[in-house]
Amino acid sequence: MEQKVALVTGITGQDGSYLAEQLLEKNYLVHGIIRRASTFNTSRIDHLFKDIHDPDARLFLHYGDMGDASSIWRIVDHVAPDEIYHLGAQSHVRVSFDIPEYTADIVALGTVRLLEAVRRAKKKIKFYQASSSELFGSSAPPQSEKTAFHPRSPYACAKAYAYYIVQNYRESYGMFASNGILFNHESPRRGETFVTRKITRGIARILAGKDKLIYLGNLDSKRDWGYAPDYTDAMYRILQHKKADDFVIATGKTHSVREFLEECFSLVKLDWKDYVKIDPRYFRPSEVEVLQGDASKAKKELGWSPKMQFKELAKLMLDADMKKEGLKGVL
Ligand code: NAP
Ligand code: G4F
Repeated sequence: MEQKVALVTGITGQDGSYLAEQLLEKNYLVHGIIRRASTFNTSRIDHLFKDIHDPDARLFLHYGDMGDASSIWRIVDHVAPDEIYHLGAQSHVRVSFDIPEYTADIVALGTVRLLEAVRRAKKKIKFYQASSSELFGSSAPPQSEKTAFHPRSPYACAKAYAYYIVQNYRESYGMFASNGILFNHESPRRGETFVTRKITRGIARILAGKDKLIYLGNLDSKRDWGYAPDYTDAMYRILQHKKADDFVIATGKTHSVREFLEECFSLVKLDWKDYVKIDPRYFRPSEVEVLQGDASKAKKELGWSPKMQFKELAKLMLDADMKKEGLKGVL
């Protein structure tokens, strides 16, 4: 069988690392775009990397940036992928209020830069867009493909542009371009400043004697939290579907930040109220109160359903962070 070639933007992120792993397992050649940084930023994919001179090497990295059209065009030309998974983004909602213009440039315009490179490519390339449940914002749950968008942050507004431009290129140019509208998904590789990881890492550091408290913002908001590798599997399925389309990917269950705290602290037999302080710095000018997805379309058409649920996920993340601190884990 012919070996497929995938290009992954955001390969150094949580999702990019799991997706690269899964594609390599399926015998793909995987190319990723990485940013130049003054420190190493490939820790999530180092375990996948072979020296490029090794004849068995199947993972290749290229310097580029979603803000730089010429690098994107050059990489798409050079790699000539069968599939592009576009995950690269300034992905932090709270930070998007501090850097709204940069967020729009990378998240919204970055997507159209990449789509333009695909449009002018000689071969047909399938395109996956990392859309987000943040698009739903204040729309009432459960949210499905039919729910109206009401974005509540510069990040969500930029993702709304990206969502619609993907649909527009599909309709205008007949491109195989699909949106995965993914609800929150977490893992031991989740960035340390997202709330679940902040909590599991914070507990591990408290137990290791490095920190005394965890400072958080709004504990009342509710999220539909799933496990990242289940969600990267959904991305792959979306591009293997018979036609380009848009899919909600979610567990269908929702829990508050407070519940996540309670779950994690109870695993180490501590009362979270003794270790958590509220810092208004972490409040958002406008909040998304409740996300709870309805992924029945993905179940029916892609045969996708989540394998891991809330309690197991909390335990897995806490266990990994405790072991990183040299402690005995909870698994
Ligand atoms: P992440 O861990 O924050 O990773 C983001 C990736 O984008 C990193 O590889 C980052 O590179 C890269 N990136 C950032 N700015 C870039 C730029 N200017 N040019 C090129 N690459 C850039 O995010 P994630 O959780 O894996 O999420 C992947 C995608 O899914 C993102 O688009 C996110 O918005 C979207 N999404 C995530 C969730 C979720 O719950 N995780 C849900 C829905 C949608 P560095 O490593 O150099 O920073
Ligand atoms: O973990 P969060 O920062 O994730 P958020 O804002 O839901 O965004 C994530 O999921 C989206 C999908 O719905 C992605 F598109 C996006 O890229 C990202 O991956 O915050 C979750 C909730 C929020 O309501 C926030 O206000 O936790 C609340 N929270 C409370 N204290 C906090 C904190 N969030 C963070 N990051 N840090 C806190 O101290």
